[in-house]
Amino acid sequence: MSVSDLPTLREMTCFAARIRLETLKCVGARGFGHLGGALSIVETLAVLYSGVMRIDPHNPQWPDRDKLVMSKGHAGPALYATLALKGYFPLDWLSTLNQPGTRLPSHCDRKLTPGIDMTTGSLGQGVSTAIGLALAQRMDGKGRRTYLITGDGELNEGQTWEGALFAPQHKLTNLTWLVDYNHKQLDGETQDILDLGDLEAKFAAFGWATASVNGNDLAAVVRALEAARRETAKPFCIVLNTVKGAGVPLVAAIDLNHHIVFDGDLRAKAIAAMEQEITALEGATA
Ligand SMILES: Cc1ncc(C[n+]2csc(CCOP(=O)(O)OP(=O)(O)O)c2C)c(N)n1
Repeated sequence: MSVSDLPTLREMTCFAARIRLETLKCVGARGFGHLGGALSIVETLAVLYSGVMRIDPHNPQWPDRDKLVMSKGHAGPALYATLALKGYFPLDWLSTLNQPGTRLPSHCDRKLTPGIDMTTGSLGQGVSTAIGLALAQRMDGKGRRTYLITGDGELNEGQTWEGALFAPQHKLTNLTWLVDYNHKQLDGETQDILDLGDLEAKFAAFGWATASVNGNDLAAVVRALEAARRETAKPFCIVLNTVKGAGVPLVAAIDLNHHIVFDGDLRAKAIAAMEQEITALEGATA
């Protein structure tokens, strides 16, 4: 993968805005949900699904695909929006989020949703399963890769640091760990609950190749993922400095925006603003 293989930044900006809009509609259909941490990871999903990951939306179980573990499984709605926009399943499934009988549960479930590679929700466990997937891919010898997304609060789980030790020792160069460092977790700031200190330095000390970027800047995310692809000696950790609720000012302005009621005026205004943004963006690209 190189920049020349990807769509233009302008196209990815439109894709990211569409992911945000569909995420808002998805959570809005339920009236409440994990909106802040879904929105912070949108640029990363937009870049991964614009050509970084080798996938086939028409064949979600393709054995030779790259895999994504959304270990912060509560961010499912952003991933569902991405998958629907890529054609894994119809867009109208998004309005069934977390309803009885849905294929889109609140947290990711690989047995229910086309395109979901790993069941997640119990924070920390996705690190171990992603490592297992990356090891299996290496044994297959087909050059496939695993991408792992965790939160920063999630790194308060001890299991994550066992994984951080394991991957470099076993030279899992096909594993890329993206930490959504939005500085907030369920009920407060990570620095007040269990401070992570200099996160990039910690991963480097554990033996990872690292980058620390603005995770809500598409171009920066592209560059970091390219660096990860070029790395041949170590697994790669990208610290994504993000904003919880990014791209939707009405949601970002809510201090504790981990799981919010999203209906009435707030829902209407946030969706209308995103629709306007998309109209402006797509008008500018026409
Ligand atoms: C093992 C475990 N403990 C607690 C929870 C409840 N929980 C869900 S999300 C969350 C906070 C996660 O914060 P972070 O990883 O920073 O996610 P983000 O802010 O990116 O949404 C918690 C404590 C859980 N899902 N799993």
